[in-house]
Amino acid sequence: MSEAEDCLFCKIVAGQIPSTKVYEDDTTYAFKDINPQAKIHVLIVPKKHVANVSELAKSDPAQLAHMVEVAQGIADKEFHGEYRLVFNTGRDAGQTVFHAHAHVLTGEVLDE
Ligand code: IU
Repeated sequence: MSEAEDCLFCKIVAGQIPSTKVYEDDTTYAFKDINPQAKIHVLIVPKKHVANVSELAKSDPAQLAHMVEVAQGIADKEFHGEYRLVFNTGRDAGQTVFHAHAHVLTGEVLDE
């Protein structure tokens, strides 16, 4: 089985595993994190499988920039345009799903 075939977020993007969709377009999918760390905690993923944000920046920087735009749109709607964007990259940094994803944390004043 290929990395993408066995990937949780590929399955979410394909609708094989349910998620609460927040945003979708041709290249990008965003859904609520099942274990929210803020009032609004959304994950934004590229539909195309890539292991982490560093690989994404190399292979498709426009997709990465688009994910920032999507994050901004969510924060504009939810919390006067302010948000925290986190990319855990690598196991020892807390990455548990090896499909690039942006954590968007917003909807309330966040701890420093
Ligand atoms: P991480 O950066 O790889 O640690 O983030 C993975 C996130 O995916 C984490 O915040 C989980 O709560 C979240 N998640 C999810 O939303 N739905 C799932 O079915 C699973 C994990 I498994």
